[in-house]
Amino acid sequence: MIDSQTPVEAYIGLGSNLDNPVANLHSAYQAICALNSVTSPVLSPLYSSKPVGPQDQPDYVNAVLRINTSLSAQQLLTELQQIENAHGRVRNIRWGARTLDLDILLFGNEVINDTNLIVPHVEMANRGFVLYPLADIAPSDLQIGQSSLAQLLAACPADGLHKITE
Ligand code: ROI
Repeated sequence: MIDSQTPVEAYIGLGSNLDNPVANLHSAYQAICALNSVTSPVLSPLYSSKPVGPQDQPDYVNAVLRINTSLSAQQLLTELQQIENAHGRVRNIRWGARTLDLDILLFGNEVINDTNLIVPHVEMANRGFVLYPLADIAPSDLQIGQSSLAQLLAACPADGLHKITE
């Protein structure tokens, strides 16, 4: 039987392009670290990135956070959505500007296909603003679906991505 208390290593994508994105990412990081059942947080450098999707919106700031957690993936999702809401996230415009986006990218080796949560995150394999910060804090042999992080990075240009913090 799987012990639900055994911590899982999870990776979370952070993004913002409204209302002081750097401050939003730092405050989201603090809020996640303050959750019960979250330990060993490691935040990647922050990156500035050109918007994927509609271009008539500001550049994004993106980062990836690794945590250990004894929460379930659904419990973690609920906590992340509360943090998004506390940062004024309004869920209306698809692919539009946002004050804070928190996505579960990976949750241990779990493959999740729930109506409200798909893990590994569907788009992460194609997104430089996820893969490059991930590579700063994860081993290059990390498996993402059928591929390793190194394989995905090799196929993903770093266009429009700039590290803004160490
Ligand atoms: N583009 C970038 N660069 N960063 C994001 O976090 C981001 N998030 C999104 C869409 C609108 C797809 N574009 C993005 O949701």
